[in-house]
Amino acid sequence: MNSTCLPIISVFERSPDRGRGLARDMRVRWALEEVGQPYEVRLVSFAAMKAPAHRARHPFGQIPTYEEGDLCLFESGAIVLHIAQRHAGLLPDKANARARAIAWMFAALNTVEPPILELQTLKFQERDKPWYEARLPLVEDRIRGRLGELAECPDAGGWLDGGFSAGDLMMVTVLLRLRASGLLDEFPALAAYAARGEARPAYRRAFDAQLALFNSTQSTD
Ligand code: GTB
Repeated sequence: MNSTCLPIISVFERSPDRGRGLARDMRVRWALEEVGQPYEVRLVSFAAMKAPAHRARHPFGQIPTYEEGDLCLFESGAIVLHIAQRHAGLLPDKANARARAIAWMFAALNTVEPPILELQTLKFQERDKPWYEARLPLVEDRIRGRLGELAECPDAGGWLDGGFSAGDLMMVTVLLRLRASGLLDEFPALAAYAARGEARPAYRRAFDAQLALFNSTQSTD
C-alpha cells in the first residue's frame, strides 16, 4: 500500500493521444473526480507496460490499472464500477435504477465501443492495407447505425436514464473517441450529450490533470 493510502491508477507516461483525454485512464480519473476521491498516478512507459512488474498488475500489460490497499484491478469498466459501488454519486440507490445504470455501462463497452474500435484499428493500423478503402465506409456505416439508435435514448437535455450515472460517464468517454472522425457531429443530440458530459466540473478536472501530465513530459525532448 502507498504511504498516503490513496488509490493509485496507472497511466501512460506519455500518452499517444497527446493529452486529448482519449486513453482509458480518463474514465477512471473522471469517476474518481465525480465521487471526490483523490488519487495518485503511476506512470508507465510502453516498455514498462510489458515488463513483469506491470504484468502482475495487468495480465495484458495495458493501462489503466487501479490499486487500493490489497486490491489491484484492471479493465476500465470494472474499475469504474468498483468506484461507483464504493462511493455515492455514480449509481442510483434504488435497485432497478442501479441495474439499468450498470446496463448502460455494459452497453457503452460492449455494444457502442466495438465498432468505434474497429474504425480506429482500421485508420491507425491498416491504412496501408489493400482492404482499407473498401472497408472504411462499411465500418463507418456500422457506427452510424449504432449512433442512430443511441441518439433516441438520452432525455432531451439530460442523461440516458434519469440522473447522470456511471453509464453516462462510460458512454460519453466512448463517444468522444469519435469526435475527430466527424461521425459524432452527424448526430447533434449525441454531440450535445457528450458536450454535457465534458462540461461537468469533474470531467474538466480529470481532463486538465491528464493534459498537465502530458505537457510536463514534453519538456525534456
Ligand atoms: N479493455 C481495456 C480497458 O477498458 O481497460 C482496454 C485497455 C487498453 O486498450 N489500454 C490501452 C493500452 O494500454 C490504452 S487506452 N494500450 C497499450 C497496449 O495495449 O500495449 C487505448 C488508447 C490508446 C491510444 C489512444 N490515442 O492515442 O488516442 C486512445 C486510446
